[in-house]
Amino acid sequence: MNKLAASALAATLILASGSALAFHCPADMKKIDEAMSKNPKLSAEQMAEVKKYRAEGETLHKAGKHQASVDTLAKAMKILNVK
Ligand SMILES: [Cu+2]
Repeated sequence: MNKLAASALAATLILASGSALAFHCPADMKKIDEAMSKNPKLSAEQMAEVKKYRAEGETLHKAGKHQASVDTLAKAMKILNVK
């Protein structure tokens, strides 16, 4: 493989992993929304936390900070006990 092909491949891999992550956030947000629509048995405090993380996750996602978004949404999902 020549140098150009190698770097093109590397760029494709980076792009692919980035977009896989970019796709991760909306999927997590959807899971959170679905869990919330089912009236989960949470305290008012937990509800507020889930909503906060959900909003933060969306903001981070829109800012292109997908890893931070996934991490933040994971906290909401943990409270909701969804995976
Ligand atoms: Cu994202």
